[in-house]
Amino acid sequence: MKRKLNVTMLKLVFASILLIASTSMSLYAAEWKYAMGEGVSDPQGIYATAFKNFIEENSRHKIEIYPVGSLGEETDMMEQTKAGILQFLGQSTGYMGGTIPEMDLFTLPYVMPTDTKQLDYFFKNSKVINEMLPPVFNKHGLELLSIFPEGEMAVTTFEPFHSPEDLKGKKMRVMPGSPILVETYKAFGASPVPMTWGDLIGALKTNMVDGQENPTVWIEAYDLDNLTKVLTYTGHGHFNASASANKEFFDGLGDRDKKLIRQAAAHAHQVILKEAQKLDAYGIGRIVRTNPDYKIVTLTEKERAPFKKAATAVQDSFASKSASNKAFLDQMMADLKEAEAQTK
Ligand code: 6CS
Repeated sequence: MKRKLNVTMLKLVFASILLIASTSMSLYAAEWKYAMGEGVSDPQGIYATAFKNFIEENSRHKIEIYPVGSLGEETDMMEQTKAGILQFLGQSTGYMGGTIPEMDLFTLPYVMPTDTKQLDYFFKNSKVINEMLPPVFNKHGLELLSIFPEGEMAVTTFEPFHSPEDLKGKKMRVMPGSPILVETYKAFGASPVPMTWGDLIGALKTNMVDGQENPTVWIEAYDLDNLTKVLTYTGHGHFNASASANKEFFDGLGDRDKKLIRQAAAHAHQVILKEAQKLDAYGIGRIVRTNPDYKIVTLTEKERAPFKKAATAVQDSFASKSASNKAFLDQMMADLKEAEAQTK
């Protein structure tokens, strides 16, 4: 009788431990750090806020968002994330090609479309993003969550330009983490100057650089139109951003939290893609309204031809750097062709 009582007691104690363990995991509350290369009201902030809200509405976890500048420059953030100081990273693709060479795919000239419907389809269905990039991010200690568009690249300068000859000797600022951006502006006839965002405003004010490129929503938000004289649409590029997690942190989570993070990323991806349909129109619309004398130039197809010709050498250079780069570029072209066909 006594022995039976002990076995029953043991079963009760074991069941209670299991119950507490399972309950405590759902009650487990962590504070995760999410740093990004933009402010809360910018596209990366829209994504991060949607991600944060989903996590906090569906768990007891908290997300602390660190906008650009609060933990240093955008260039520091990837190392902080890989070191596990940050759990999540929002980073512009133009800062990543130097560390993850395949990411320079997104800065190649005259590859990304400017049509928002094609971009929407591409960023939802691309094999490059959904199948090929995740294992590459893993090799770099990161878990890829999302890549999304922020708007067509527009070039702002002090003087108009209509050809590579007009850009000869012009010091053009490019984001600091992309060998392809340097090659692109060299091919366009200019003298590229890799520079972090934090140094750009001062460099424009002191004529250390003669121009820069960014999407119009960013140009307007940070007053770059009042620091230059002309905005030129060349059609050569698109600004994109990524969201990722520290791989060791992600791998160490239980299935419930891994699923939660994937769902939060999918939700935030939908939110920013919907917003991205409007960003270009919003950006240029505000520039025209608030700065009516600012000169806006759209290069003609004829004027774009020499830039496009120069761009093919940059695309070939990217593909020649490694078999992986070539495979990525081939798949990117196939994905973009599919996006064009599906959105006719
Ligand atoms: O030009 C840059 O460096 C900045 N531009 C944008 C659109 N986002 C953040 C990035 O640091």
